[in-house]
Amino acid sequence: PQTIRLSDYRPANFLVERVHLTFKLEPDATRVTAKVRFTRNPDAPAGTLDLELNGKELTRVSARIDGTDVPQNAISTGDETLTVAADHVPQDGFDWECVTELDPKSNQSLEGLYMSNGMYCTQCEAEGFRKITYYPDRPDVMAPFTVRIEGDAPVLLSNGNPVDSGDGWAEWHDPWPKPAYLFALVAGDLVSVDDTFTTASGREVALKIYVRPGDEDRCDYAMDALKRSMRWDEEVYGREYDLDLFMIVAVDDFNMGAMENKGLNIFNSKYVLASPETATDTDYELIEGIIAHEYFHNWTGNRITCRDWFQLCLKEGLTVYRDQQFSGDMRSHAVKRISDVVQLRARQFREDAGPLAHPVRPDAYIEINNFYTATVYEKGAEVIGMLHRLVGDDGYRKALDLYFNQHDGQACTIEDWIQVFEDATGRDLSQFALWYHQAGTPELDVTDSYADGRYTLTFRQTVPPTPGQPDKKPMVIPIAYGFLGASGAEIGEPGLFEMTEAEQSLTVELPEKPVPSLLRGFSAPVILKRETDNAERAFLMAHDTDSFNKWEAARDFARDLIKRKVIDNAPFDPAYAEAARAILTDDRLDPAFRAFALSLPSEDALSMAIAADGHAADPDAIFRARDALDLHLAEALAADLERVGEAMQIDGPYSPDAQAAGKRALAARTLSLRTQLDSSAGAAQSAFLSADNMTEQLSALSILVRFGRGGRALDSFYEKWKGDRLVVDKWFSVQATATPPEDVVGVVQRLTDHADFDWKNPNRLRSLIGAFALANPVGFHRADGSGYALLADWLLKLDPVNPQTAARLSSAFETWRRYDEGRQSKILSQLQRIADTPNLSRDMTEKVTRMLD
Ligand code: B3K
Ligand code: ZN
Repeated sequence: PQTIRLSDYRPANFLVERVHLTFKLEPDATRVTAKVRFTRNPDAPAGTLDLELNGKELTRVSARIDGTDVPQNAISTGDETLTVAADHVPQDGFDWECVTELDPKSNQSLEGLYMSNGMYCTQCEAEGFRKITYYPDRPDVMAPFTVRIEGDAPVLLSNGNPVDSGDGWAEWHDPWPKPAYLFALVAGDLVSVDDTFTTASGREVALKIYVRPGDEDRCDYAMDALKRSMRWDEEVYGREYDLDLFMIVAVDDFNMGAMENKGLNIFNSKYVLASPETATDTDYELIEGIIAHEYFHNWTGNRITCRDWFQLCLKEGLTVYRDQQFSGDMRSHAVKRISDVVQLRARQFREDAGPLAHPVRPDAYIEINNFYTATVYEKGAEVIGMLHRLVGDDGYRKALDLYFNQHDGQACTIEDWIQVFEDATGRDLSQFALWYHQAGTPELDVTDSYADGRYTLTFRQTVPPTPGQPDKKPMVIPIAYGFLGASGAEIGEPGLFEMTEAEQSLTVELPEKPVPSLLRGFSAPVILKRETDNAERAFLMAHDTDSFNKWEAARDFARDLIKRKVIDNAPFDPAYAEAARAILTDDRLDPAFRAFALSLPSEDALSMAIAADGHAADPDAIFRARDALDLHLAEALAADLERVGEAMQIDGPYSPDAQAAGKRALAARTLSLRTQLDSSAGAAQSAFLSADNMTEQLSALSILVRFGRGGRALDSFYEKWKGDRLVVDKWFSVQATATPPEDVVGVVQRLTDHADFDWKNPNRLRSLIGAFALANPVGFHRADGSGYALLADWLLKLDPVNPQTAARLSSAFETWRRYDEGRQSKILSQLQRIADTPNLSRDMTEKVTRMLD
């Protein structure tokens, strides 16, 4: 396969003035007529130029220019291209008319036009539009679309505003120029839940959420989240919605979370449908965040889009940053920051430390779908968070206003983005821009000294080598700090140190040697390294006024204990449980925060930390040591767990709000600890039986499965929920993630034979195979290699059907370097087996090649 490079970018020869599409829908022979008005691109080179279109897996029925058939010998086709030779192309502009035929029913890649439960839907980002018609399928070609749909379905939808409709047809017009990746069409037997929103300037917008009949009563939360998102974007970014109608459609078969098609967002039904009985607190939180994310794309992504796919972080990093701000405003900033950093480390630090590491703005790819990564999304958001911190609230708002004013309607680059910050604030951001170009997580070593009333912190940064980038330059690292005196009170002034050199010191006058609190709020996505001890960690757990660092101290302490247990079999320092007790029982602290502070680092995070210290990570030893710390905590906190758990019980009906969810999270943590001491798992059994909402039911079920007592509960859960796809996913997941290590490979294997294991449905596949490979390290990394073989079998089975989802799942292998030689060679031989398979997709080829490199 061919490598696409940023340095090869050149403008399109022709631009599109307008597009008219007609769809005659048939499950196995849909006809698409595309009428496209092309004009010469003023930015294209001089001379007579070819017309270059993209197309993939299409049957071409006809192609005309200005009403005459294009002669066969003027057309040449490549893998995904169709070129009309320059001498057949009127250079000043022309009408292109082309008829293609497609087979949506057999399209199982869930890209382009496909069918899900008898309904038609599309997914065009990044390059799916070329599976619908020949077109310049690149984001820098933007055009207004008019769409006519003819089909035997009660609901026929496309982007923009409805123009007209009749029996079996409908016409839509989207006045806002957009790239083809934002095109969408939906047709099927759907019902809508309706509401309205009045914009700041007083326009009424109709809101519609389309679902399958029977799901109408599970849309309230999504609708409410949508209205709050619309209001928030007006209030915080000054951005109003720009059409008369905003639609969301829930689809069961979907490769990712959701898609921001203009005016017609298409969602994985998992991120729309919720009721207290079927959705957990986490589901509600994700629905809120993803509804907001897709809505926010209307400005950051749609009105201002990307020039090319290397600029993906321009829309994704910014939109993630915006949805994180929104969720913080809706819930708790402190807790949101902790949970975002937990995710960042789990997904992005992991990626940055392995063979798939790439810059936030990559400069080469083979398959762009492989770059919808934690680095582009989450690290992309962190980079914006740092910019915000460096230029302050006013500078940030000025820069964003400038961005919207200057670039509305354009397809932009990261250079444009950085430029608006430079213009708005007068700062030179050339060094800062390295965050977009250098891969790898910087390490920050800190030493300190105190003499004569002066306290000096010395920071040393190194950015590790990553594939293709052996040498790195120093980055700009904003380090938020504060100091605590021996009494536990803040001393001196907290501040922000802007590090720019490889090594740099900060000196402040302080009356005593402080305990420093560094990188407050996780002010930069770096790995902080500082010689410290348990006494200091316990002190910060008790006294830090920065809630992130208070949590971080607890996390650090637990990580250190587990690492020492794994490496030297060291006994646990009782100071940890004492400090944990203080947090558990401190009623002034938010229960959600307490739940986070009392949770242990994940097995995966521990194996990464142990490998970073130069030891081979032993997944079994990590699992046992982590479990032992849980038991130790349970014994030490026994007197308080039940009482705190009781105090977290809520009277009255379930509400998904953050306060209530925090209480449930803390109650679940106390229940899991208590079960360590209760061989009959009685409390978990009764919690399972008495639960009246999915959050409590599922957390109890997970505890039961984890302690080998899941049997009856799993059966009754299945009996109760077997008619509900989204809940059955949870039934698969809980077994894949919580089944004890010695049994889990067999259990997962058996579940793949279950009648409900519809592996072509991405949610279902991820709920079993994905959950096993990515959320059950001790099971996946069984020393006999059976977990690896199981994953590889499924990747090979899925790849020809749905390469996008298969390639994504293959990242479970990206950590292979962390383990002992036996595991390494077993992973490598599975990767090699995949690589050697004939007709592997481009997606999978790129992933396994990079992992084997
Ligand atoms: N922009 C889409 C992701 C498309 C993924 C294509 N493989 C969803 C989002 O980030 O909002
Ligand atoms: Zn996005």
